[in-house]
Amino acid sequence: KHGVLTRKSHADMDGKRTPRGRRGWKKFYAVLKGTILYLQKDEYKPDKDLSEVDLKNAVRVHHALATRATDYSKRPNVMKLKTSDWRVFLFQASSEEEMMSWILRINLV
Ligand code: I3P
Repeated sequence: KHGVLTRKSHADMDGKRTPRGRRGWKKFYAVLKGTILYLQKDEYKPDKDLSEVDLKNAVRVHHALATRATDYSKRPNVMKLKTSDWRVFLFQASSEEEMMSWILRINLV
């Protein structure tokens, strides 16, 4: 699955709140491949190698939990992703349908 997702980092690997200055929203082209959610600046191209930044932004979603972000109302179509290494992200999808589709796909990994 792939599509545009806008990310906000809420908690880091130690489970601590992501500090000010790194909590902003950022738009990515997202690709779910196997157990990895790749977040790239540019549209996905199968033949293109991933940049160092792309690799750094990739999120392991094995044993992660995706839910609707019911406690976040500033933006629509936002899901919450809790990873197995205690990171928490908010991801805004382009529509309600897209958000539900990402949640289902991520929780199937
Ligand atoms: C954050 C940025 C986010 C905001 C967040 C700020 O600043 O303005 O948009 O979240 O508020 O800390 P920075 O880019 O300097 O990290 P919202 O859009 O959800 O308000 P927060 O600290 O209350 O999460």
